[in-house]
Amino acid sequence: MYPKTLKHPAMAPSYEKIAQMSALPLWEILGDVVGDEPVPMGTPHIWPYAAMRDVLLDAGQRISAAEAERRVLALKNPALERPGISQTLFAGLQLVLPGEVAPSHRHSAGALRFVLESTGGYSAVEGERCVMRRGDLITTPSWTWHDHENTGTGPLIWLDGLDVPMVNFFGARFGEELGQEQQPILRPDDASVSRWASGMRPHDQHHEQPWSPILSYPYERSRAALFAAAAGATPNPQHGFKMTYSNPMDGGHILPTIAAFLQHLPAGFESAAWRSSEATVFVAVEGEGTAQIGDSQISFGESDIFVAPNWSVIRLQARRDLVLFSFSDRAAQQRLGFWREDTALSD
Ligand code: GTQ
Repeated sequence: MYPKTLKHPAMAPSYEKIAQMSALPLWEILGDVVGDEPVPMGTPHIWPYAAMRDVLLDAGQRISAAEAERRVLALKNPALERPGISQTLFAGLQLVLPGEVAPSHRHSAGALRFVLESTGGYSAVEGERCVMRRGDLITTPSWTWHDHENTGTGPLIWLDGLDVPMVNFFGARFGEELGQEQQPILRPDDASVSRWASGMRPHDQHHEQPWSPILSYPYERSRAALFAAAAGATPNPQHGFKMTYSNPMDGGHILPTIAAFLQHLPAGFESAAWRSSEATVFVAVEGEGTAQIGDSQISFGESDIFVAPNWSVIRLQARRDLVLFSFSDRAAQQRLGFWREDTALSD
């Protein structure tokens, strides 16, 4: 806790007594409490999809979705102790095999799912089925019932993103099982899309929760919006063409804790450097490229997942036309009032 070289050695004789009282002299450690700028937590890292998929499918032969409750390979940041991909975010790859159901439960942690492989299936959230196709983004807000089913003939695999480390930081981890495999379905499939995602909202329905009433953002729509916005426009130097998945009630983020983005970098595009106080998880939906994150050089292709810790300098390059999905803790940081970015980095 104390620095190796004391800043105020003349005070040293009283430090043992202070420690015995379970107190700390702030004048020795002020920089650890209120520093000049963030220190990145965890390390940049990539999880190549092909290798992760092999291990996941092997697990699929050995443990059922019901036995596992959730058959997930958690992506653990190599430089962090706890099972998170960053200090603030949990990420995992989940597999449901044909005919299987991941049984219904709910928890205080909020989640999103980004579908990587599907021949048919859905995630049921709070009484409605959200159909899962590659590239679809589905949310599971805090304390909503959810179960997942594969109705296709091949593996159903998606990337989970949860705010678990934030919930645990606050000591607010609650959860319960429904006690039956699947929750009752109350509305048509993808009802939240038809009701809330067309620039209109139901006249007689209120939505006061701090998350988007849209539970599914189908890739077909998101991709079309992204490319329509990109057509004839000038790319942002840091981000290329980038869209934020938004809450139609207030234009804010999809979840109170987690923000999500879809961006397009045309082949050959090289971004300027930027950093922000948020940690971001990226997955390539289409194309391939490289990312320089801090001192790490990362090459990625379709479905590979990589993480940029908070305040690490990021540069992206598209080797082929790229579509990148990403999610971050920006939503929480903005709500709490301390999110910052820095685009004025030289070279
Ligand atoms: O699908 O409900 O990756 O509860 C971790 C915890 C997924 C889920 C995860 C979970 C889930």
